Amino acid sequence: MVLINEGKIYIKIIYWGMYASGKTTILDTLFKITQKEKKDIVPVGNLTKIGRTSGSTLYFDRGLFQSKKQEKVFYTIYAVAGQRSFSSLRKRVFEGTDGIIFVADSQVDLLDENIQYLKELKDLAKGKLIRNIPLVVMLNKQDLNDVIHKSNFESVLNHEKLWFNSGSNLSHWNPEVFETCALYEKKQNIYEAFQECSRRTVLYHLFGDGEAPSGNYQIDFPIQEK
Ligand SMILES: Nc1nc2c(ncn2[C@@H]2O[C@H](COP(=O)(O)OP(=O)(O)OP(=O)(O)O)[C@@H](O)[C@H]2O)c(=O)[nH]1
Ligand SMILES: [Mg+2]
Repeated sequence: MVLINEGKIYIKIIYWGMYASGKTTILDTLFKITQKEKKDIVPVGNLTKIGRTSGSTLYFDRGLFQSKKQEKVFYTIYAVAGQRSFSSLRKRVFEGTDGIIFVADSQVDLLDENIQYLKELKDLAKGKLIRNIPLVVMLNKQDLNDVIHKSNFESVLNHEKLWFNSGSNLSHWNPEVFETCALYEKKQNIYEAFQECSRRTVLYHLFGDGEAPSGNYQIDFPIQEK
């Protein structure tokens, strides 16, 4: 739910996926990229990370980012706690989300586990994924051996009915699947995946009134008042 407060627009985006798929690392790397390189968003303050000493997230991580071109637009970005036992916490963090970035651990033998987390997300979203909440996928840890690729996960999305054929208006909004590496020194598609999700959330808000707009809007910025 896009929040408008004192003329500022707050958009909530969540990194979602199984334990150790790299969500916290992605948020860290996104923070560093946007701090050090010229990008369309800048971090506001530091990241809030609630985790175990092992690094595993205990509640959630959160960061606030601001659009540089449209200074009244802010992104509140969360990374959920992926441990199986934290599903009720994930449910709380899910509330009011405007966009989801699903983070899979690309290692071949973890595919079934990743799918369980996709199903959990689908159950929570109650049919709103893609229709009301844009979905983007990151296949993370592509630097490792024996990993799945974009086409493998597109088949999963199809099987899970998160993929529309070209006859449907919604096919414009089929999840874009990014092959990624979250490690800062090897970073791959970290900013791009965020940018695509944020672009879609803005378009759903501006042109679809909270639903997937009909037609393929290629325009990006500037964001204008409705
Ligand atoms: N090789 C490799 N390792 C990664 C990558 N992304 C994350 N890792 C490592 O995977 C481990 C888990 O990463 P986290 O970012 O803590 O994973 P998480 O998804 O936040 O895990 P939870 O908080 O338990 O849900 C850490 O040791 C990371 O350094 C990647 O792209 N490649
Ligand atoms: Mg984490």
